[in-house]
Amino acid sequence: MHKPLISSIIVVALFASAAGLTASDALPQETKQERDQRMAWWRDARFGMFIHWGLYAVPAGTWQGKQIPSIGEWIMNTGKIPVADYEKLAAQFNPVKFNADQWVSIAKRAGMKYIVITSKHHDGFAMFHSKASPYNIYDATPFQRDPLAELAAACKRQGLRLGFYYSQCQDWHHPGAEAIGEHWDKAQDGSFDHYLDTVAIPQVQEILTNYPLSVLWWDTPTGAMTSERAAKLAALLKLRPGLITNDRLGGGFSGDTNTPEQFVPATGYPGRDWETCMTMNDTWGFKSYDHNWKSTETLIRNLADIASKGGNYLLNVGPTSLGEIPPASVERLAAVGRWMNVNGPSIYGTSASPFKKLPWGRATQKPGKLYLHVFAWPAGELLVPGLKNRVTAAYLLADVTKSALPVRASENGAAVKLPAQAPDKIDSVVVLEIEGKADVEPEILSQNKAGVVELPAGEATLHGDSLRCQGDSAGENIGFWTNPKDWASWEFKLESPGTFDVQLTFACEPGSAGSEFDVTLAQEQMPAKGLRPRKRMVVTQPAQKLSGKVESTGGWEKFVAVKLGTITITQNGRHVLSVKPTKMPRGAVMNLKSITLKPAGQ
Ligand code: H79
Repeated sequence: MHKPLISSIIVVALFASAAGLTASDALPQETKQERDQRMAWWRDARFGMFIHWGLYAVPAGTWQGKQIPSIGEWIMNTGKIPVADYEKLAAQFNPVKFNADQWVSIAKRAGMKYIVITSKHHDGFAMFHSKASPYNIYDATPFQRDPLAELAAACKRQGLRLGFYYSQCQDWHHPGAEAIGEHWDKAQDGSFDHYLDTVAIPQVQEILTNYPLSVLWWDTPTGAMTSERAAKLAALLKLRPGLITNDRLGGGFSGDTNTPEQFVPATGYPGRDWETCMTMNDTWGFKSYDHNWKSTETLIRNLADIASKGGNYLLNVGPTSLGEIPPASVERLAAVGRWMNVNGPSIYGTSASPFKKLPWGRATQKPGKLYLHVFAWPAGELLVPGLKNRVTAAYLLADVTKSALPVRASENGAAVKLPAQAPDKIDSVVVLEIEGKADVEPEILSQNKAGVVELPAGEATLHGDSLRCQGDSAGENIGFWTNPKDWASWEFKLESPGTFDVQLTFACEPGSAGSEFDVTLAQEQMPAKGLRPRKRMVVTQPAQKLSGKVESTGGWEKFVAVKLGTITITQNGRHVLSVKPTKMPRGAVMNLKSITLKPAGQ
């Protein structure tokens, strides 16, 4: 429902990929084994450096004395700068402090295994020596060097993989290409196919031929990137066997990787390779006055969070027009590197956590090993909820002697005795060596000490294609509820049955109010032990129902708690509560944050 504009392009890319074509459709067919081999280094790497570097580093967020809002590399578009004026930046671009080996060392010392750099961003300026367009750093600037060739050589020397970002669809310089929003200068008008054939295709050919690329990173396809046009670009990928591409080519090509931008998807993308790209402040391209740096704590915890969901972290730096990575970035990357030096084994080559949620942090795993990333160090014991495997050893990853930490089986999983002091304030890693494949009993929602059952959005099972859980764990709610056939349900366990007040916490803007819904409760009949059908048999005995009408709360983010009614549950055991719309007169149901069952009369 409430959808920040920034996500719209990514959403388009995701819908496009639903068409089912993949970039490898244009390549010789590949077996699963071949694909796993091709992806192996990338899956092991888990951490890479994104570099946004181009002419936009010269104005660095300011044009004609005015600070231009939003992301720095968009300044030409946001500031509606005429092509002829922006072009003049090339004469001022002389990054004499650029040192490819230094950049690669900064990445390497941070623990990053690959670099993806902008070879041409939306401003159309090529950062490599291109024969296809003179608008490039070698031909159009006093620098007269090819920094991407230098970077490729440095990566080779230092053992990092290299990828190029290439803006294939938006190009605000070459006539005929796309501009999100609309063209603001007649010089941009022309034929898209002419742009594609004379600029994008030849340049992609150049970069795939002349540079030892491991990754090609497309961006921001618009409707102009039809499947026929995208297929022409996809056909070039065979120039570089083993190449990995992302899901942003357009035209229905899903590529190899999903690319959530500036967020960590709640559950990752099971069955897909994926990579969160993220800025370290609020811009990709350098802005002189953006000092809103993420803390080292945030960066390290993001890395652990992403690895725990099976993804890679592509963390951005925006070098200056002189060719220097801002000191604030260098310092933070060095700090992440110090953590990675100790804790790298808990990140590289790991796969997603077997736990749905952990109250104190995250987990990653390798065959026979669980890495527990403890963000909130508990006093005494660390409870590992639901772990069924036998634990054969437990120790701190920071402890080179691997002194054994005592482990006991607790009522609900394993309990590890911890030293009083956390070895790392940000993320201390406890290693559990286990027998067999990690096996975790899924936790089921249950009553707290006061007998209250809390059913939060993040724990709901969502039925349907439109509704989804949005927001972070602090403010998650079920939104995008625009199809009245969609519904949500929660499974929970009761130990103290009785009469409960049912309370709903929701938000709805005035223009969409008036939907009606039913809340039903049913007891679950557990299948006989040993049988594990996909769906449990649900016996509605006696089914209980409450109905409600969604009133306006004043906005999609103004949450209000209302009591819907009371219900009596006579039996303990497993129950399912469902929320199903019955009427949706004005386009949307509600944003639903949680449902609470409170023992009545308390
Ligand atoms: O290269 C980085 C961004 O420049 C690019 N992708 C990452 C990796 C990107 N392009 N578009 N977007 C990200 C999101 C679109 C944002 C927009 Fe806007 C919202 C375009 C117009 C409105 C941001 C806000 C840019 C101008 C105003």
